[in-house]
Amino acid sequence: MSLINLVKIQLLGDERGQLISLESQKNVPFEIKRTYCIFANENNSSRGFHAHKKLEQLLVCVTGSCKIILDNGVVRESIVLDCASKGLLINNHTWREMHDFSKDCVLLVLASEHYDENDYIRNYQEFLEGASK
Ligand code: T46
Repeated sequence: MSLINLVKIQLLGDERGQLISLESQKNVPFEIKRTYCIFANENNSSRGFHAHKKLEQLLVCVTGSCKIILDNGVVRESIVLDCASKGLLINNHTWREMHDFSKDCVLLVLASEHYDENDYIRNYQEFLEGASK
């Protein structure tokens, strides 16, 4: 089973520009409790390198591009997010890394939970031990 779970987002653009709409239980399969944006990654630093115990998220690259690596301890897959019509769902207990940020990348993230540092698994070995149980 692939870890790459994409949601098709309708582009509601016209001559005035683009628009996307994201709604809980419609094109986002969870209740949205938090949104955040990653942008201005001028020196293309890699990010992520963690999994979550409970959190589910939808990632949308609104502008520019970046590469997301997903890993469940058995399978490791990657996808380039490069258009606002492509939403990437990431389940809990999935290791994620973010690489190859274009300078203009704006990555919008919708999250199913409020921010909680205790929900993070930041050690890959610990993640693998959890994944094999
Ligand atoms: C994820 C990937 C895709 C907050 O205070 N509130 C927040 O909602 C978030 C997301 C972060 N922070 C603080 C925690 C750190 O001090 O912002 C700082 C940077 O966060 P972090 O190093 O976790 O950022 P990334 O880009 O490595 O990971 C983020 C999310 O944290 C994570 O849940 O799945 O994006």
